[in-house]
Amino acid sequence: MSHEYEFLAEGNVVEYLKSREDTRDRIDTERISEIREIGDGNLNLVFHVVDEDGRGIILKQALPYVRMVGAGWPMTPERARREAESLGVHHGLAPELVVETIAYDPARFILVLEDLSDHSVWRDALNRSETHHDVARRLGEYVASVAVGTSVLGLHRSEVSRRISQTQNPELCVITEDLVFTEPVFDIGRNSVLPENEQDARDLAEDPVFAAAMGEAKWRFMTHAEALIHGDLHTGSVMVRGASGQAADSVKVFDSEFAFYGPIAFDLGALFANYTFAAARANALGEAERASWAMGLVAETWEAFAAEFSRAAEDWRETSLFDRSFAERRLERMRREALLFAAAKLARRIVGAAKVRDIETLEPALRAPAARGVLLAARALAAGWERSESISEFAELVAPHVLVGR
Ligand code: SR1
Ligand code: MG
Repeated sequence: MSHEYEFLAEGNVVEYLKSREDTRDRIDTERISEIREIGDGNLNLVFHVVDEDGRGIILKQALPYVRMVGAGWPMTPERARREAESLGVHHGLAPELVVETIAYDPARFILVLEDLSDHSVWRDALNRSETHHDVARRLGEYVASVAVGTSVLGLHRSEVSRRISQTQNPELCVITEDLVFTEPVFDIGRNSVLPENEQDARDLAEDPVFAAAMGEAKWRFMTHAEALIHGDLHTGSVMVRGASGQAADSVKVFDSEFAFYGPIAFDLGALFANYTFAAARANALGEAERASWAMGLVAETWEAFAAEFSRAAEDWRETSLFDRSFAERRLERMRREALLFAAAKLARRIVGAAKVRDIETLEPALRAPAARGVLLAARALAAGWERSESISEFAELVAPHVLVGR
């Protein structure tokens, strides 16, 4: 399918906004003072537009290819619609925790989003050694709200069937299936590591326990249509506002173009892996206390998720078979699966095509041991996820590799 539409550029953004009625009360298009392309993700164009009164708006446009590679990797721009729709559903369930979508333009695959420029991307804040408290707890609540509010636990089964058919996202799911699960084991030429980590990457790929775990993870990802998950819930998909060292006064999830009906634990595992990158970075920089704090975020998210899930179980749609003990069994299963998915997410960001700045911006002398520790942590989780009995085992499996002396 060919896609011909005009791409946004600094020179046509104002004209574009003038053509839209639905943004008139958000920004004065006659008095625009600043237009900046701020996209730093792997896929899309993102513009921040501000008027002379300081009112801003975000325009995010999906290109018909993967931005980090270019036209050689075509990718459906329909992902923008999927993002608009999933953000809308998630915002409806957790309005304070999800960015507001003001409008969606299906002709040019553009989302008009609330301006969050008084926030920071959480990954950037973590990389500046900042510590915003309470974010992990709120993300646990967000994942629980979505888990219950989009699944048969909160919706009639016919409505879930309808939504599953309308939220198919095969092209983006294939990216995850390839980059997250398959390629850390079977490199198709997209992987890369520092020379000092080449043996570590080989050890990972040749570890039969890790490979078997990735098979389990991929199967679950492809077949367990539990809830409309975010699908790419890393610390770069979360904005935070407030002073470092204090509770964030605002937390906003965004960037849900990978959303689809998948396993709830995938979002939890993504968060756990990204907390681990923050811990590995802090450790590499000699910030032991902050590394422990970052590792502690795993339990914080999990406990908030479990508490909210259990609270919802009191009166969700069916409480006969889906009773209290069912909720407990689900929680146990999801906790283990979160460790499994975290193993995949840890490994892919070290050896795979799309990396994370937490590790990549460390100087090589620090990066190589940090990357090695993360890969060993991934293998430890892959070996231990199925037998784990409590959330504290995440840190027990990971810390010996990640929170180590240099
Ligand atoms: C080709 S897209 C690479 C990665 O960027 C996104 O953030 C997803 O994690 C995806 O796997
Ligand atoms: Mg993204």
